Amino acid sequence: MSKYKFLSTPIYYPNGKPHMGHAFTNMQTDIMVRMYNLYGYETLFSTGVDEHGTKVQQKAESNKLSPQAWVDQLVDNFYGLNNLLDLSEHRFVRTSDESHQKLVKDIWMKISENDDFYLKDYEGLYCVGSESFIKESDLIDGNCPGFGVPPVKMNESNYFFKLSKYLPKIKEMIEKKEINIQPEYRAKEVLNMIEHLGDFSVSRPKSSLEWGVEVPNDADHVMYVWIDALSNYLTVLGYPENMHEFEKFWPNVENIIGKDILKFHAIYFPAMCLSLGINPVSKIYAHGMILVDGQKMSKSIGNVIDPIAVIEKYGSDVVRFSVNREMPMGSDGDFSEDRLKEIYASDLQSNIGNLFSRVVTMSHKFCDGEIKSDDFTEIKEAKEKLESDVFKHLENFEVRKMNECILEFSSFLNKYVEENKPWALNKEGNLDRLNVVLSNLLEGIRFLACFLSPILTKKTRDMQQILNLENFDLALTYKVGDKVNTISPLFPNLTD
Ligand code: ME8
Repeated sequence: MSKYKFLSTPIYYPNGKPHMGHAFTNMQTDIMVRMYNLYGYETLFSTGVDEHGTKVQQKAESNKLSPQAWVDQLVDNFYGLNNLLDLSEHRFVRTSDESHQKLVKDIWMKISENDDFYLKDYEGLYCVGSESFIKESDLIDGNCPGFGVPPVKMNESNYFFKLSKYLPKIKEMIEKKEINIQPEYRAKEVLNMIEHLGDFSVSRPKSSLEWGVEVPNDADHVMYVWIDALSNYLTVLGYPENMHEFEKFWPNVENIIGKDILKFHAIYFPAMCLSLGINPVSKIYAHGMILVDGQKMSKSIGNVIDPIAVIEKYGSDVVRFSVNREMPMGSDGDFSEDRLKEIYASDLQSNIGNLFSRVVTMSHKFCDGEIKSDDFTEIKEAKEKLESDVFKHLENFEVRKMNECILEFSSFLNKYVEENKPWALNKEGNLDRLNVVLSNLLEGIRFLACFLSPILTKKTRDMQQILNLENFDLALTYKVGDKVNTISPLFPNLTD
């Protein structure tokens, strides 16, 4: 049976440069995608940018550019980041693309034919920062709670989506875990939110916003950004025009998002899906926020971390490894360069790097770099445990725990070296035992490299060359007569 997974990140507002938060979601999703590939899944990975809306229109005007020309410039920052992060093959959605716009219009028409839109005069407070309407009771000192700026009063006619009609069904689906929200405590938060929600605005008159997808059956309006943006998870599959990929991947779709946009993904989008007559996304993972010294990153505090600068300094592997090693599943966590350096020294240099150096060097010294035994019984149990534990954590979005299991396996192999002392076996002339021990160790580091390959995408290419492997394959083992190449230090000291 073929196994499929479709993992998506949010599509980001392209205003300004991407920050460490955007990089975090993308790295984490990429690690999971690559891990599913390791387990033999066919995957589809999507990310992109959410280009319409008031903020872009305003910024473009102040830069004396058309909105399209403005976003055409900005999108390069995101391409550049993804490239530096060494993301695996992915689809990049731009909501200004013709192909996306056409399909969003089809989606709009389907919802409209289901009689789920109505036009209403609306007066409300609108926050341009979060591109959403805010209730007066949610304001903090008159400011939008997410963006800390005062919203503007709007009085205009909007199309509304009949969310209320779908709320009982969504509640039931979340309770039955047909919409599985992780971590579980976030599902409770969503159930609470449902109690306070009603129909939501899905369009803006062109007189207030021009930069959006035109409503297909009313040329005086453009779609309000969330309908346009949330639909990207469908349009990237060609829905509703081409159903082939949709049928394959939609039953296996997982949205990876930050907790800041959970309401839209766990309530609004499921309601849109129900209106379209399709199943809502079955798994949603809302991760926590990257903080700096316990504080939210913000331009006004001046503590925004530029992922590009950090990657240029330490390389993508170190950033991918350390950020995902550190961030707790679902809750907020700090990023600091000091912590990154500690993780580099203890996990990468000491635990993993030393292991590879010792094993490969000893195998050359004592066994001509050759596998001399295919009896891998002594590491069999640890290998099986690693394979099943990592998969369990992968299915629960526990990227940090996956990382811990991998490090535990590396520690286990280090202990195996210490306990079996190949150098002493060599001195004693106990060559049969030496061959078994070193073969187990070489097979152990081969298996370890397989599990590191989704995280350390570049360093494991060096490991692949050293270990003389065609690819990283969990189902294979070394054979008697296979040979490894020589090694130079994998993780040299960092220079400041
Ligand atoms: O909300 N820590 O775009 P956005 C971790 N366009 N992740 C963070 C983060 C932080 N400090 N800050 C941001 C939008 N993120 C909409 C989404 S989807 C259909 C439309 C990440 O540019 C995290 O994934 O504000 C969060 O959910 C997302 O960026 C918000 O990106």
